[in-house]
Amino acid sequence: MLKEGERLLEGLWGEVRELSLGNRIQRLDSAPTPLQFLRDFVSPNKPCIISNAISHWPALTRWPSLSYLSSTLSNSIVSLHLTPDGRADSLVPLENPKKEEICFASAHVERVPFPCALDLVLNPERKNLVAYLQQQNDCFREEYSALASDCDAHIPWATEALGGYLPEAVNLWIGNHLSETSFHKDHYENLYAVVSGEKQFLLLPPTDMHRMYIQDFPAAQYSYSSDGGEFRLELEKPLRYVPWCSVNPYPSPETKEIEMSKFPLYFNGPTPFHCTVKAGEILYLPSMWFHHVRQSPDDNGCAIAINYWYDMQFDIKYAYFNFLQSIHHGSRLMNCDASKCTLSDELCIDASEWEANQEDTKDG
Ligand SMILES: O=C(O)CCC(=O)C(=O)O
Repeated sequence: MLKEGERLLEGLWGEVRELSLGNRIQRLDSAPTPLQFLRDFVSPNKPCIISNAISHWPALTRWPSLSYLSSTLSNSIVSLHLTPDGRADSLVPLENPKKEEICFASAHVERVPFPCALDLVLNPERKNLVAYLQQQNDCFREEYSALASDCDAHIPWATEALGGYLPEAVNLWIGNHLSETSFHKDHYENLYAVVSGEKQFLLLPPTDMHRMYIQDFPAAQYSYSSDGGEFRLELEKPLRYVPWCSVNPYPSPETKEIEMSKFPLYFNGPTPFHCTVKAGEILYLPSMWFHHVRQSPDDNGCAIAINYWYDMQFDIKYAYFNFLQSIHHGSRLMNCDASKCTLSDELCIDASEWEANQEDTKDG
């Protein structure tokens, strides 16, 4: 029989889908008006995919030509993320002599001339590494300014709907089929435009947060030595902990059974929203939604996307989300034996732990 806490949460997941989200992501054939966007999507914190809103961007025809990108960015130094397997900002076992520990691993980041970086993205086998051109620090405006006239500096109807402020950050993502972004959430309203190739998103609303089994993991850093062509993964010193989603939605056939028994709320709960965003489409990814991203490259071997992060409103929805999170932190959910994990009956709130976690929460 289900524990009372689980039963209540399942009720919440179902109700949100019945009342608001339905069972698939809504599609719009053209750009919404600011009012429509605010009323139908931002206010209800509901994703949508919009076609024909960026057809006027020169980027759509220019960027798939890699020679155009290499010549326009021939003098640009860009941030390149390197990992052994395409999984950066993700959970990885850290071997140490005493015990095997799971850590939160960040990529080795190098600043390199764009043409070299692109070569590494396109030819992962050459150096036995996976390269992803990305940096979530406004990299498009900082590092790719030579491409600025190929797309809009902001998404006008979104800017108006979101209070008239320009995006806080605009980021460019150029990757191959091996790069994958693990489940996480951001405290931004995200307008994610695909320019070339396709991106596959798994999405879960903030109300499903207990299904992500968020835990604190020690932060570790890959370092890559081009001489030996090898990666080392080392814990950060001083030790730092990062709260992160434990669930890998695509476990290998060998680990599937064990993953499913460790994370039953994810694997036995409602299927995540799955959507493919194609070249020329924009995904509106509302703030605080959990997302996992994979990509299929175009004929040239890479997928290119640009996203606009707008500040979110820290309003009543944020307060509800924090309340849910506090239940998570106060319950014994994460402290129990993962193989028999059920929500505690009590779902008690531990105020001191809640406060201690607020800083981490803000950092996303
Ligand atoms: O495209 C990706 O790999 C990740 C995108 C993402 O996480 C974001 O836009 O917040």
